[in-house]
Amino acid sequence: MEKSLVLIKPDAVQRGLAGEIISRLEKKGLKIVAMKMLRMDGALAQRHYAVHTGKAFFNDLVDFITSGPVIAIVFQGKNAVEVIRQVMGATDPAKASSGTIRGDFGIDIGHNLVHGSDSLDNASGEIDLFFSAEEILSYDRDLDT
Ligand code: IDP
Ligand code: MG
Repeated sequence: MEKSLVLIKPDAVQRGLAGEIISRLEKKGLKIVAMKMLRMDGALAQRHYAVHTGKAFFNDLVDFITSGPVIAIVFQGKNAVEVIRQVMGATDPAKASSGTIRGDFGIDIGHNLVHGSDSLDNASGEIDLFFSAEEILSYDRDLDT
């Protein structure tokens, strides 16, 4: 079953939207298998967003993601990577559809509330940045059996 990394970004934590975001992903049917709250440092932020190194928004992005605590979560489920991207909505909240997290709660691309891995390969690398193997739990749900 696929796993993907979600970050509840500093703006969402500060606005009290963490529960709403987790709830939407849980209710969709995804299973939480790891979760922690942390303040990312610059080195972790640069590794997590390495693909964007050199882009015009890179420094602002690192400043933002390190500006306050985030909640890192590993969700597991069928097609988890793609399903999470659908529940999150488009990168720019101003263009994201209503009914998505970004579409319902955001307006600014620099404060778009949530991160979700964009491919299975990247999910695996991103999960390894935030969690050790022992921190990822394996358990069954009645609804899966
Ligand atoms: P994603 O978060 O939907 O995967 P990416 O293209 O991977 O979007 O960009 C990573 C993050 O960088 C975005 O979530 C957003 O916070 C920020 N970002 C992307 N494009 C811009 C931009 O044009 N201006 C400001 N910030 C941006
Ligand atoms: Mg991305």
